[in-house]
Amino acid sequence: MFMRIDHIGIACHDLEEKIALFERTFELTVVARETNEEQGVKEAMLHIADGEGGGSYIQLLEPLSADSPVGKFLAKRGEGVHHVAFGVPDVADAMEQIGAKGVRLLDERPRHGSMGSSIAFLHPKDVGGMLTELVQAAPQP
Ligand code: MC0
Repeated sequence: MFMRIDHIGIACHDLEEKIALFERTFELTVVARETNEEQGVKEAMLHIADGEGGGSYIQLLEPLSADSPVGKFLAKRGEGVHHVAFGVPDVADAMEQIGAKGVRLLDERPRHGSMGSSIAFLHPKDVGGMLTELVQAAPQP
C-alpha cells in the first residue's frame, strides 16, 4: 500500500534557525513554506530526492501556539522527530484499509497538507509509538 516515505516531520522552536542548520549540514534546499492554521504549524519542506510517485522531504515544523499538537510535543519531549509520513496513492482508501485493521484514525476525513497534499494521521499508540501520517501528493500538472 505504501509507495515511499514522503517526509519526516521534525518539531523545532525556531524554524529559520533549523532551516539554516539543515541547509548547512546536508546541503538541502527549501522547496516550499506554508503556514497551516488548521494544523497549528509554520513549516518548511526541504527536498531530498524524487522517486516513483513523488518526492521525499524533511519537514521542519514550528508551532503557532503552545496548545497545538507540535507545541504540546515540544513541551513534553523537546525538539526532534515528530512524525513519519508515508506516501499513498489514495489517502481515503488507505484510511479505510488501515482503519479496518483496528488502528485509530485521528482524522475523520483527509485534510489539507503541505504542497497541496491530502493528509490523515494515525494514533501513535497504535503504530508502535510513531505518529504516522498518510499523504496523497497533489496531482502533477
Ligand atoms: C503524542 N504522543 C506521541 C506524539 N504526540 N507519540 C509519538 N509521536 C508524537 N508526535 C503520545 C504522547 O506521548 C502520549 O503518550 C499519547 O501519544 C497521547 O498524547 P497526549 O499528549 O495525551 O495527547 P495530545 O493532545 O498531545 O495528542 C497527541 C496526538 C495529536 C498525536 C493525538 O498530537 C494529534 O492529533 N496529532 C495529529 C496532528 C498533528 O500532529 N499535526 C501537526 C503536524 P503517553 O504514553 O504519555 O500517554 S501538521 C503536518 O505535519 C502537516 C502540515 C503536513 O505534514 O502536511
